[in-house]
Amino acid sequence: MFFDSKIEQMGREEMRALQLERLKKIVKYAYERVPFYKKKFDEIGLKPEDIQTLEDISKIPYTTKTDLRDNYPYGLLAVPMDDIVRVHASSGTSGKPTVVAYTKNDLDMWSDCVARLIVAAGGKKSDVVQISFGYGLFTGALGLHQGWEKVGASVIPASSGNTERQVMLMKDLGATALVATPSYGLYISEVMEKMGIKKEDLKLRIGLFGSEASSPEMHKELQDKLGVFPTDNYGLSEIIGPGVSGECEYKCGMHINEDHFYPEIIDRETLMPVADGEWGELVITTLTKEGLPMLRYRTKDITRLITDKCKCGRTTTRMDRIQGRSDDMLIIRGVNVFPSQIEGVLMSIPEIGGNYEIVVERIGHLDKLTINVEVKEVTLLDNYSKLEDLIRKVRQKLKVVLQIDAVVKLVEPQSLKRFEGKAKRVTDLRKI
Ligand code: DLL
Repeated sequence: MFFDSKIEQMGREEMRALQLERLKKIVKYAYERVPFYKKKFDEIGLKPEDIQTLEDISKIPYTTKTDLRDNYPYGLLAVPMDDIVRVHASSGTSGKPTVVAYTKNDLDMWSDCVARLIVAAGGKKSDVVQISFGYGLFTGALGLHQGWEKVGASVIPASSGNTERQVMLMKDLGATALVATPSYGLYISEVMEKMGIKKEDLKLRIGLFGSEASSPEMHKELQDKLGVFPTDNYGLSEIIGPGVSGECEYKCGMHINEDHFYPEIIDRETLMPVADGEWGELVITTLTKEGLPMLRYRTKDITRLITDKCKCGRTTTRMDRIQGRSDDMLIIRGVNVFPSQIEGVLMSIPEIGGNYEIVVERIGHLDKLTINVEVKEVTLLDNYSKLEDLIRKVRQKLKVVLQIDAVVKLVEPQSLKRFEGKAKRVTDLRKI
């Protein structure tokens, strides 16, 4: 099933021609309407007419989150406020949020893009969908909400939090689809267990998880505990929100809505394009956005592009599961460590759960990595020798993957903090 088969199954040549036509248009549009872009182009003597091929995109300077911050709140808008019909913001870890704004056409395009990924994930008009993302400035809730409405499903805007009530609503209102962060999805399943509600008591069949990274192991757990077919979907506020890309039933990368978002992968250090299929930082150019056009926005997300044919019949380029953010990468004793690598190891050990905390400290001149992780069965904590064996196993596996030693502490089930939105797992005390 396709939401827009003409685009989703378009031939590669035709897609590239469409992208080029749109790229030329958006570059001219941004140059003429946003002083920030004009200044950047003028500084290097670049003119919109210099963009004649898709490869010419590499002549355009990158845009970063700092540029959005420096132009807070509305400095990068290409239209007067009068034409803006919606404002969102991403929370940002320090100080002011990043503000993004949409015209009426942007909202239509956004819901189409989200509708495409919903249908690719198996969503249908007959679904009753519970949106358990926090409603508000966050793009996740309203983004998925309007996409599901476009598909014609019945939408329950439950928002996040009050998890027992979430479970009650899901059961009583007959939700067949759940939208949440993967960590909140798992938390919902724990609360269900506490409430004595089994997956068989619910009608859930699919789960659309996004806004933070999730591993295949996590998806398996979501599948086992909630009885859903889980898929991953990706996006970011600066580009549109959710709707940049999403997995289909074959789960072999997220199909990018390439007619609206032109993807590139660059080397994090040299900032040069990588060879086809290599890992690096995702850079996106919005090809059609009116309110806040973004030229070569550096997402900081690490992925790779997949161009071979997908069994689902979509011809669009896919992006692999996000491996981490370049600014999430920890350098511990000189070794690069991505939290997602640690998660992958933890999730592969059946006795421990997906709830963990990573703490990095500096003791003297040496970095210390501690991982607190919950065991699944509390009884394990009473058996000293079994516990020691398990700790040894976790440390060994971590060492193979990370090349460094970690202190592993096994803690009681349900004892670590839970999150209703994106989980925050890393505490780096060295920066304080
Ligand atoms: O999280 C948009 C979104 C909402 C996507 C709901 C999917 C579902 P921001 O709050 O601006 O927007 O955060 C964007 O979240 O740069 C990634 O680092 C991370 N992220 C988003 N989706 C995924 C994913 C929304 N599927 C930032 N896997 C991005 C891994 C993700 N990381």
